[in-house]
Amino acid sequence: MITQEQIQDHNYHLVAEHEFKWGHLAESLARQGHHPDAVLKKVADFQVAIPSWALGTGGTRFGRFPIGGEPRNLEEKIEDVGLIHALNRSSNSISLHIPWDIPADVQAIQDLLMQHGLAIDSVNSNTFQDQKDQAHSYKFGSLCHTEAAVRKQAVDHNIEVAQYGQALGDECKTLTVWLADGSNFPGQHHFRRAYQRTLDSLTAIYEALPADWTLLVEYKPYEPNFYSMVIPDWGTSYSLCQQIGERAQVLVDLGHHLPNTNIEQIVGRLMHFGRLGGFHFNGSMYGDDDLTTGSIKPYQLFLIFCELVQGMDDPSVLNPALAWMIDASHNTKDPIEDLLQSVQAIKTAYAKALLVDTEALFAAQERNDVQQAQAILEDAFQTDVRALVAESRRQSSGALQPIELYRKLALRDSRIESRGRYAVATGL
Ligand SMILES: [Mn+2]
Repeated sequence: MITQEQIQDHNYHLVAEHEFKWGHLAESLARQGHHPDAVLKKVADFQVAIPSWALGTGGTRFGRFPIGGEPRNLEEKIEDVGLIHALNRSSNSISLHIPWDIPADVQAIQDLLMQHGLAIDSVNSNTFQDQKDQAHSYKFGSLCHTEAAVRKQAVDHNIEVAQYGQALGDECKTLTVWLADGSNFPGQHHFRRAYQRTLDSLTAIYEALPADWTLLVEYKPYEPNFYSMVIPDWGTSYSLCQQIGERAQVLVDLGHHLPNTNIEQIVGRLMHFGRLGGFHFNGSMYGDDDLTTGSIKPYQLFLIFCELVQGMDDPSVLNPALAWMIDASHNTKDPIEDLLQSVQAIKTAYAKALLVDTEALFAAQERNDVQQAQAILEDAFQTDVRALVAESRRQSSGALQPIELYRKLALRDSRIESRGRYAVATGL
């Protein structure tokens, strides 16, 4: 693990240069009428959950190239998220995937979470694979399946997943459902019946959840099915949630859109309806590529955050608090470095969105001053906020340069030594 002394020692050597940059930025922001300390606090408070499946190198369709020292069990996954959180103070929760993360000893897991200052924030079900000893196959769908026995098995699995979440702590009140259900060929599915069966199954799950739990319904346009998905888009998710109940909410995953989709508009729409429940961050070039958040389209990420910030700041928007999570599984970079890089990109986009002069923007919109409206957004986007994000980490006892410190302490090497070169994390 990493100690507070190691972090402080690392910061000590960088602090003079950092203070120079932060001082300059804070002064410049204050001159523009911003409140640097208020922005700093919001950025520091912003926490993004890490999914348990992001800590190992993900597979491609053709092969897998493990980096070595990957977490072999839930305890080691918690240890890795604990390290990430100690370095950047921005990821105080983990999202679990059942059955990959079934806890053998609940009390031991709770103790370990406490020791690292972490909580389980949500649980994810899995009906996109068949498990050993499973009675019925999901080859032709789960919640939408034509046979009642298969649907019941999938419903029961989701209810069981929520029970694992309840056992692991009071912070966990979210069940996320992503369905692989769909068809590969024209004629395979009766679209209306598949939708209705899915709605009935989701309703059965929702009714079995504790009264203070949220059901997040995620959508995806294609893959693993390539002709149709039962829940391909936000409109389908939204219609399902509307019928299921108040605590059913749409989950937006950045990678689950066709190229050039205006995701920021979808975010605005769902917040307007009070139905945006959660957010999965990643980056995408073509579709669900699991690339690092912000690595391909940082301006789009910023525009999405502008919608989120505007929605969260507007008292007339009755959207519940959102569940933030990184959803990616990389196969080329060290997963820990990649997650640190992702969080940095998320906080950078958030900080820039907080710098938008929204009053001036809304005024420009009202008088149809298109040039000004665009310029106001670009002004905030082009501000270099790296010193602000670093200062938010420093004030929270994190590292000024998390990846640099991770590398300097050779923490991947020590993981390879203790867990083995061929240790492979559960996941895809
Ligand atoms: Mn997702």
